[in-house]
Amino acid sequence: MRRQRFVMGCAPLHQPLPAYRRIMRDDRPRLPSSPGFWRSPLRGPWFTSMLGLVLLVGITVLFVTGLVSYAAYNPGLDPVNDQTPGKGFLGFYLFAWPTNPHWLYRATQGLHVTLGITLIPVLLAKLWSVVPRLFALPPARSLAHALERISLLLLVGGGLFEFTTGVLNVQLDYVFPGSFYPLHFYGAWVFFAAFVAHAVLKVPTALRNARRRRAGQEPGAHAAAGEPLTAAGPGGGDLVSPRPDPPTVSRRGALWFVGGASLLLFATTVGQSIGGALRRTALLAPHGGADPGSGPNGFQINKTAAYAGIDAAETGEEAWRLVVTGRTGTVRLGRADLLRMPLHSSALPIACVEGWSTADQWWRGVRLRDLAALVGHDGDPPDVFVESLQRHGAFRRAALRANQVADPRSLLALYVNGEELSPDHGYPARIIVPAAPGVLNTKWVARLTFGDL
Ligand SMILES: Nc1nc2c(c(=O)[nH]1)N[C@H]1C(S)=C(S)[C@@H](COP(=O)(O)O)O[C@H]1N2
Ligand SMILES: [Mo]
Repeated sequence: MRRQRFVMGCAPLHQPLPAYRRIMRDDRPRLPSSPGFWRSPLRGPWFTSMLGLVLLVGITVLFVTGLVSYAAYNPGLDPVNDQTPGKGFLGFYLFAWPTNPHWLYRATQGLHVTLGITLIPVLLAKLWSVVPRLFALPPARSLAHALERISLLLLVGGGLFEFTTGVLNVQLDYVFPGSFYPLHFYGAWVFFAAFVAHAVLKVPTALRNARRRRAGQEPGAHAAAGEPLTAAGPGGGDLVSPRPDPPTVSRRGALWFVGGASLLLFATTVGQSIGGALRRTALLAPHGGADPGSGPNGFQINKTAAYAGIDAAETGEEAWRLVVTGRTGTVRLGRADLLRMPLHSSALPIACVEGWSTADQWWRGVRLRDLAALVGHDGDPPDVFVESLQRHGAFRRAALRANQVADPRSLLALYVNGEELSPDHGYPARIIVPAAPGVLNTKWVARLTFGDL
C-alpha cells in the first residue's frame, strides 16, 4: 500500500505532521497477525537471543531451587506436610533434607524468590520481543509446526503462571490456602518440560545470534540506524519488522533498560533474605504484617498468636502441658518440668518459603533428641510428628525427619535471644531446626509424637 501524503489536504510538505495527523494518515495493518503490524525497530534475533540466554540460566536455577525447596518440606514423610496428589511420581527425586549448613534453606529459598523477582523484566521483555510470532498465521502449517505452537503455548502460559503464582504467594501471603504448593509444583513441571524442549531447539541459534552480532552480521542489525534490511532469514529474521518505526533507543540501550529494571527489583527485594538492618531496604517485601517491634523478640513474625487463635489462658503456667508420646508411652510436661531438663543453645535463622529470612537468632530450650529419649528412643531417635495448640490452619502440624530430630541444635525452644518467647513467636514453646524451612518450625507446640511415620 502506498502511504498517503496528505490527510485532510492541509499539511504543507515542509512542516512535520502533528502527531494526530500522523495517526490519521497511518496505514498500518490493523491485525496483529499482519506483517508490518509490529513496528518496533528493537525486535530482532539478537535482542531475543540475549534475553533468552539470560532466561536459560535463570530459569534453570529457579527450577532446581524450587525442587529443592519442595524436598525441604519433607513432603514424603507424612501427609500433613504435603498433600500433593501424584507427588510419588513427580517427587521421584525427593531426599532427606540435611541439617547442614544451618543456613541452607535461607540460601536456596532466598535465591529462588530473589532471582524469580529479578527475572520478571527479562521475562516480559522476552515475551514482548517475540510477540509477533505468537500471532503469526496460519496457526499451524504442519503437524510439526502445530506441536511447536502448542509447546510455545505451554511455555508462555506456564511461565506466566509460575511467575504470577510465585509473586502472589510472596506478596499476598497465602491467597491460595493450602493449594499454592501443588499448583506451583505441577506448573513448574509443565513449564520446565516446555522450557527444555524450547531450549533444545533454540539455544544453538541463540548462541549463533549472540556471536553474529559481534561480527555485525545480524539480519536487520542496522535497522535501528535506518539502514536497509536484509529481511527474514534463519534464526529469527522474522522478528525484524519489515517496516520499522524510527528508533528511539538502540537494542543495546533497550537491553540496559531491562537490566536496570531487574537491578532495581533486585535491590528492593534482596534485603528481606539478608535480614537485620538490610530488611528495611526490601521495599518490595510485603509490609503491613505484624510489627515485630524491637528487643530480643524483635524479628519478623509470620502469623501472630491472635491470628492463630491462641488464647493466653491455654499457654499459662497452669494450663499448658506438653504431651510427649513414644515407644514407652506418654508423658506430660509443664514448663517447670522442661526447665529442669538440660537446656541448650543454638544460633539458627527462620527462613520462610516466601523468601524472607532472619539472621541467626539465639534460641534456648530442650533438645528434641532428649525429649525422644524421655519416651524410650535413646541413641537413635525416630521421626517426630509435631502438633500446635492452634486448631485451624495449614501449619499447625508438621513432621520432622529422624536426622532433624537427632541434630543436637534442634530444639523445643523456650527462650530467644535471652528472653522468653513472645506470644507471637510461639510462647510457651516452639520447634527450631537447622537448615529447615520456617514452616517446619511449629509455634505454640502442644504435642510431640515420636515414632516412624
Ligand atoms: N502453629 C504455627 N506454627 C508456625 C506457623 C503457623 O502458622 N502456625 N507458621 C510457620 C511459618 S510458615 C514460619 S515462616 C515460621 C515463622 O516464625 P516466626 O513468626 O517466629 O518468625 O513459623 C512457622 N510456625
Ligand atoms: Mo513460612
